[in-house]
This record gives sequence, structure tokens and C-alpha cells, in this order.
Amino acid sequence: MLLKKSSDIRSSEITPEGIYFNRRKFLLGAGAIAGAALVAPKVERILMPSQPVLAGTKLDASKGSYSTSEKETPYNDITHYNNYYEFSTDKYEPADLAKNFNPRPWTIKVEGLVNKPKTFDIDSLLKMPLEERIYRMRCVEGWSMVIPWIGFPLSSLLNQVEPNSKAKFVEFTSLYDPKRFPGQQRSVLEWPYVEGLRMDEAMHPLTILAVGLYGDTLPNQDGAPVRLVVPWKYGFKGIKAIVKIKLVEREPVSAWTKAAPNEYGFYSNVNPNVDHPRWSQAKERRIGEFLKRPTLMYNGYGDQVASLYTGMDLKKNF
Ligand SMILES: Nc1nc2c(c(=O)[nH]1)N[C@H]1C(S)=C(S)[C@@H](COP(=O)(O)O)O[C@H]1N2
Ligand SMILES: [Mo]
Repeated sequence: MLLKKSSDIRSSEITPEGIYFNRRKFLLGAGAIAGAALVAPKVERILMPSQPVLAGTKLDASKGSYSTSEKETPYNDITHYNNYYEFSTDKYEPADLAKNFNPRPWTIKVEGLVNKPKTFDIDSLLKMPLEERIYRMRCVEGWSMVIPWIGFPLSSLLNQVEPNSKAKFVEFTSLYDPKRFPGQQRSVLEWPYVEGLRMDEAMHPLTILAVGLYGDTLPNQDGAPVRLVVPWKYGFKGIKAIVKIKLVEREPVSAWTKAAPNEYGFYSNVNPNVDHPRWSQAKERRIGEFLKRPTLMYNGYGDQVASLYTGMDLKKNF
């Protein structure tokens, strides 16, 4: 993400690919080791309540629908090139800064315009039927990845709390804890991180809460223990470390919209025809590839989601 302050521009996507490819050479060795670990025999571990569960715990998941057959981005890249401002505005730093973050104990409070408000413990969420969803992910800054998430449809959680007829939007809130999130000691964004979806977007079968990737629980830097994944929208909609989900009547104001309303709108659907005010969105760099590729409308998920936006002016509702 980009802010206008010059201190942030250094950590932005203006030069990052150059930095990225230099770092990449250095990271390749470690990547080979991480890759080898993935094909190791499956080790079952019992999940105990309140026990710290760090990345590396295997999850049982069925092969979900909607997965792309495109080549998956290597684990090492998914876990070492992160936007996670609660830790740092530098994409290479969250991997290290998040390594002692303990995502236990953890609850998500689901409240607001619902008949049955409920607080879910992360251990109960890990017992939901989990699916692997291999999704294309597109950051608003112009890079993309293919990530084999593990999770479940957000709708299966929302159905349990029974949203009432007044509920029109869903507001998500990340953990606020400056002691555990060094980035929250600085006001790069207004904390906590907040995001939102319209009700039909939230209930769409492509929208998932992810609790893992590449077969394991989520690494801290990717949003442990639970984060949102909405593959037809820019990456910043995929809020990490969620502690609260609130059903509301009015359109939520996200942390990014607050920071720069003319740059980050509520919908933030991937759209190669609507440029960011400061750069084109027509192309993207798939992490690990050299040549840019064209960005697809709705990130290639148009067949599934275009009907949600029939009749809307997508330039106005960016
Ligand atoms: N809480 C929180 N969620 C967040 C962010 C963040 O800084 N804080 N960054 C967003 C952005 S800009 C992107 S592109 C994705 C990156 O997710 P990844 O690091 O797992 O690839 O997380 C999104 N979710
Ligand atoms: Mo992003």
C-alpha cells in the first residue's frame, strides 16, 4: 500500500521489484528447505485449547471447488513478502518480526445485527470442515501470487449467528495490541485495521476465512490465526488477525479508505480498466516471474462475481 509520506514511499511498490529480485537470490536456499518440509510425511498433532499453535501444524482439508490450476507461488515467497503494517511497512520484515507472536488464545466475536451473537474460539473454527482453495491474489500495488489457502466459507460462520434483515454490511476488525504489534506504536494507519464487505459479497461462496496455507496453520506473517480472503478484490480487503466481525446497516469505513479515500474505495474490486490515481492497474507482476502479465477483470473471477455488480458504475464504486 502507498501513503504519500516520503518515509513510506521507500517501502512502497515504486522500486520493490528491484529489491525483491536481489533478495530472492538470497532467499532461494531457504526456500528449497521449506519446500522439502512440505513433502515430508504428514504428522498429526493434537490441537489443545490455549496451547500455542504455530505455523507448521498440519490441517485436514478436502480439495475445495473454485481452485485455479495455475502454478502456486513458493511457500517461501508467500511467507517472506508480506504487507502487514501492524508489524512493519517493509514487506521483508513481518516474517522475522512476527515469529514470536502467539496467536493463542484467540477468539472472534460475531455481533451486531444478528439473532444469535456468538464468540468463536479459534479451536472450534479449526474443527469446521476445511477446504483447500488455491486462489489468485492481486495486491493493489501491482504484484500477484497464487496461494493454496485452507479455510471455510465465511457464510458458514455468518449463518450460525443468523444475520437479521437489517444487516446490509459486514465489518471486520483486527487485533489492537501495540505491545504485540510494534507497527501499532506508529500511526501509519488508524488502528485497529478495519475492513468491510457488502452482505452479498460476504455470503458469496468464494469468500473464505483462511486458517492455513500449504496444508498447515497460517504463518503469523500471513495473518494467524484467522484472516479474510476475497480473491476478486485487492489484497488489502483480506484483513489479517481478525478478532471481531460485526453485522451493520451502513457501509463500514476501512482503515485504508480513512487513510486515503480517493485511492482506496469500499469495493476495491480488481479492475484493469480503473487505474489507481497514482499508477495503472492494467498489468501485474506475478511474484517469481519476470514479465508482467495482464490483470484480469475481477482477478479472473468474473464468471462467479460480476453479477453482484450489475448496473453499478465501477469507476465511481472503485
Ligand atoms: N491487519 C492487516 N491485514 C492486512 C494488511 C495489514 O497491513 N494489516 N495488509 C493487507 C494487504 S495490503 C495485503 S496485499 C494482504 C497481504 O497478505 P499476505 O501477506 O498473506 O500475502 O494482507 C492484507 N491484510
Ligand atoms: Mo496489498
